[in-house]
Amino acid sequence: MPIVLIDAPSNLGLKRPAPDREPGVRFAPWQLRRLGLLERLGAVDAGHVEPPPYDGLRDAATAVLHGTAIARYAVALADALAPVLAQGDVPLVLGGDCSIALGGALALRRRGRHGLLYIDGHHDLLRPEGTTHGAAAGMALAFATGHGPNLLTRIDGHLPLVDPGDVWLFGHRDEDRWYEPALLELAGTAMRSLALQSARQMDIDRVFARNLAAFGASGIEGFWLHLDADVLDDRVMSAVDARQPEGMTADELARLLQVAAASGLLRGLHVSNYDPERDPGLACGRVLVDLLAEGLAPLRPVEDGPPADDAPPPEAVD
Ligand SMILES: [Mn+2]
Repeated sequence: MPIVLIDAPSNLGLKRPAPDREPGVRFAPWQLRRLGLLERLGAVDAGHVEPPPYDGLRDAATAVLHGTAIARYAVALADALAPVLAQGDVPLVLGGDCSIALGGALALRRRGRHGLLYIDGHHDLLRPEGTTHGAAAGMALAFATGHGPNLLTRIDGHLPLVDPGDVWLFGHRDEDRWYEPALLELAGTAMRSLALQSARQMDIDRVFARNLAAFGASGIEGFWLHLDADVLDDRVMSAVDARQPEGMTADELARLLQVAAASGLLRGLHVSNYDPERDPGLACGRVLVDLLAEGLAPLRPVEDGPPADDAPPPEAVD
């Protein structure tokens, strides 16, 4: 069951970092590969899905920055994922910003009822009208669960892409006041949701394993894993769009990934929001490559056995 790398260098879901500049997350796949990710994972290369151009404009129809292009890209990404999933391989999509979550969710939606494990420093439940920038990255989970403009919630005829009851939001540490009470209520009731602080008040490893077992037994056929680099502590992962203090350690996250990867239910995943332009010494990129290699080790193909010469002789047959 090899890991298959697909690059999704879309920055359409983020606002400009400065006038006339584009968000640097588009360089993340290239940088992670340059740091040896493909080799470290023993992965197969499936190339990249080219995003529509970044024009920095907010759609009149959706009030979302690049709204139409993001919906179109979700379909293109899902199309590229289809043959990988059909073969039973596990795609690792290298983002890109968090709006690429729609592509993974759509790809699994087409194959039946699947869950979405959302490991992120944020809830990503913003509404376009509630922001000044209209950037979709902070709205990705709202769109995936059917909250937002029709163009971004009904993609390819599927609404929602993921039932809120099949979402598990894990590790967030952002502030409730950013969100509409109705969507926070949805996260707190319909979705499974465990903030980083709550998980740590128990035992993060045990609580993750226990919740994963319940998630897997809830009727889903498997799940997609959304991994926003900003779930990590700011001291090891400062190269992200919306920095917050605190966060998970790289070791904690690697252990959780191992549990998810060993569950037999992980159908595909993406890592999003790493911005090499905010990582001049590449320390953050190295942290990410190390923890992905460690965390996804359970998916690596078993090494070949010893050569035939060393194999014990076959039993004599009468
Ligand atoms: Mn985030």
